[in-house]
Amino acid sequence: MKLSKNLAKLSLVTAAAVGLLVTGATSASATNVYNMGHGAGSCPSGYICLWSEGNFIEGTFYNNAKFGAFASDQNTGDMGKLQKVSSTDKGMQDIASSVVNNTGSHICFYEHNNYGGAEFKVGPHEQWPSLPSWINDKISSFKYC
Ligand SMILES: [Ca+2]
Repeated sequence: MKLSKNLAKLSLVTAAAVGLLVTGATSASATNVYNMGHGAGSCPSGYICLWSEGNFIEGTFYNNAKFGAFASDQNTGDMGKLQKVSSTDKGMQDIASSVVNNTGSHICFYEHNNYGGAEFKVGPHEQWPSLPSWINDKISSFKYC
């Protein structure tokens, strides 16, 4: 009786561990979204969304390398290292012209990688169809702040 109880406990612990692994894998693959389409409404709940054109318009695959739209639910230190399909993708650095913060937190966008240079702070659930000229086409990283 004691053995089966311990076995039951062990399988519960194992199930919890497996659950954690699955959750981790799921959130890792769901962290970045590419090509979510046009419009502020296309930004998933809990995500930070950026478009290469103003008014939440997803531009074309710029110079066959940069994305037209990108969304993430976590800090992103180097938008130039994002990869959608292949290593030739050059992410979405220095082209964002509209953003949506679909999180309940403040989000800071930065001119340089790793949260450096000019900082543009956006409040929870704010939508910016155009960006101030000093940060337009310059965002390279962003984080919760
Ligand atoms: Ca742009």
